[in-house]
Amino acid sequence: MKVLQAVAFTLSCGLALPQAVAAQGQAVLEDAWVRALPPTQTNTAAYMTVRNPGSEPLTISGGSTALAERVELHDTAEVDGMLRMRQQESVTVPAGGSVDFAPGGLHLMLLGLERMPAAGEVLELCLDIDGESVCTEAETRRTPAGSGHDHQHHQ
Ligand SMILES: [Cu+2]
Repeated sequence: MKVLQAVAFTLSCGLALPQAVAAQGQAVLEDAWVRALPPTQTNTAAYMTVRNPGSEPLTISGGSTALAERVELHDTAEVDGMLRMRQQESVTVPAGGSVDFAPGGLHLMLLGLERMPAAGEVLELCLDIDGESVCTEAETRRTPAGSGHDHQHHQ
């Protein structure tokens, strides 16, 4: 993640300049990955952590990646024992905080894929944050790195 640290460093340098204190461009996108699904699928999901080191909240209003027709912000909620995805108009990242797009919760939905990316393939994934496009590299994986899909929902 050296590249992302370099980006964060550049951004904080920018903030030190007079009159460069814009709310835009402060977001740091970390640990982005795309879920690899069977090639017959035309949609998949992507995940990442969006950090906001700035002093103003940031608003994510959408996203894009070359392979997908469109990218939507989705949340997952349990309704009557069923997990359902709901599109979100926007997601706010609080000042000094972060938002996790992760399996079982908020995620980026990649819709209308030209083709399913292969495991290991790296996509450029961009988010629209306060009117600016902020991009990161997202590796395609079959499962999250270092963790299985073993949520503990039982009481
Ligand atoms: Cu979804």
